[in-house]
Amino acid sequence: MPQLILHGNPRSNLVRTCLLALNEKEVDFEHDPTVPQTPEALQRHPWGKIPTLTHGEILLHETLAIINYIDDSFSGLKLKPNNPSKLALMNKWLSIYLCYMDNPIIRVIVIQRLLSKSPDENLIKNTIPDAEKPLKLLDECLEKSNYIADSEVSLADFFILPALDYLKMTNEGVQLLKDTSNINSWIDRMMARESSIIVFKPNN
Ligand SMILES: N[C@@H](CCC(=O)N[C@@H](CS)C(=O)NCC(=O)O)C(=O)O
Repeated sequence: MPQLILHGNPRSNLVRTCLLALNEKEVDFEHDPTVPQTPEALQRHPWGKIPTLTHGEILLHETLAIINYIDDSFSGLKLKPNNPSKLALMNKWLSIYLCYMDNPIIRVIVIQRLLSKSPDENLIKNTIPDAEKPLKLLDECLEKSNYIADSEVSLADFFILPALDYLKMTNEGVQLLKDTSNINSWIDRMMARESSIIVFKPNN
């Protein structure tokens, strides 16, 4: 089999999602820490973003496509439930993350607070309700099972964990997660996994 290469700086939450999936599946892969918008990134991604994946002739961009490819192409732990209703629940949460969580949580709160030299306080303040709503729903979901879609981990857990790990590093995140006890126990459970210990190591 050709060597699989994951391209993307490991500080990206979405690169971390792919790294979690690769480590959970125990795939033998190479990691190329390309940063976005470089000539190399633009060669592999029409918008110059990360992550991207190459595997022989295959070139993929979009995290959802990448993690599904990883799960479907390699043996090992299945990262999608077999049961149709649990699979639908996983897909629902993947869609919720992409449509309603990534923007307020990562693109606004985390990037403004942790990366911007002059954070846009109004934008952050106005975005809090948009972050609050999906977190409340996620907390309710995690009251029913140990992981988002099932009693076992799935792609939804790996998609959402890196974003919430960054959110927790902001004051707004501390406030938003102060009463979400089910989310907080889930984060602890997820962080105890071998894949998280590798992916969230301090020098990344
Ligand atoms: N829809 C893409 C989004 C990728 C994305 O936004 N990646 C971020 C890093 S987490 C990025 O490359 N940002 C830099 C940029 O947009 O120039 C996916 O699901 O993979």
